[in-house]
Amino acid sequence: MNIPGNIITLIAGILLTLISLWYGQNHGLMPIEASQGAAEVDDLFNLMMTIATGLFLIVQGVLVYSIFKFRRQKGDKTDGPGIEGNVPLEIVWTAIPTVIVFILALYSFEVYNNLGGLDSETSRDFPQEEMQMAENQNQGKMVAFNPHQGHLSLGIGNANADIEVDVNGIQYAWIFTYPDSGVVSGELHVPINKQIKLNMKAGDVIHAFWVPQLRLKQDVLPGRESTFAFNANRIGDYPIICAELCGAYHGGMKTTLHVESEEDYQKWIQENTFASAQEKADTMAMMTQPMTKESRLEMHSHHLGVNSETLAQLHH
Ligand SMILES: [Cu+2]
Repeated sequence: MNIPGNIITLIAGILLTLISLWYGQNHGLMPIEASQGAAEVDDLFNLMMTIATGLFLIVQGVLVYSIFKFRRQKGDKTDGPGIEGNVPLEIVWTAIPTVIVFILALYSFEVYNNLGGLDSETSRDFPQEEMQMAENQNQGKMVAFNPHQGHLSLGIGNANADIEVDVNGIQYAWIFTYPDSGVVSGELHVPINKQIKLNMKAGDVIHAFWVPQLRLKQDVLPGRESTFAFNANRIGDYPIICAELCGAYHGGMKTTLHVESEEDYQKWIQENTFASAQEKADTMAMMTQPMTKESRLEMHSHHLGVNSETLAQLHH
């Protein structure tokens, strides 16, 4: 049977397209989507996965095919043909990736914009005196702290939040303060289908607030506020991870985002409002006290599964 080469190429092309399209939707690499906006990020990722699968199959397919097809025959001692290049081919394989990269760049810019990445809105009005003080102190110098400059915000619906939570990132914990009720917590609780906005600051070094299931990640910086807005649409517990190497115990800087029903959220707020006054005082004392290496380690020892005696032995 003799099938013409271009028919085989056509069939291979159709098969390759179908496999790429199928795998682009069924790779199963992403965690569940728990926010509005997560689907948009996944659409972009799926498109990239589709293109990557196609390219992988073309490159590897040609490679494997060539290994068998052009294998040296027994007893063949001749040289291969002297090929010097192929200008049309080189133009084509430069042009196609260029177009792909441009499409992906525009598309990802669009997604980033939709997620609020370009919102220039400053989240909070700093008191006039504070602004003036910063200005006076920094006259003629590089301004290190200016809340109205270079504000970082990410998340849909930054401007109209139902609930705002202050976030403080410190080595190696996240502290959440609910300004309305005064609750201070090491875990983040939010009600489902509500516009949440986090006003984030770091107490020491740069951290990054990342919740994979929300498909959002934002830097948390000392001396500059950044925001993180989301609307969680799926009840569940999701990991909050520090995504910026911030020190020796960076890997332990994790906590949990609890997305709850409105009732459960209100119940949690009520339970914690009572206890929070004392806790807040303790936390503030802990944070303002200069920490020794030992006390800092001890604070996290229960996460690491070691007690203070073990730590003392390890640390001279
Ligand atoms: Cu960190």
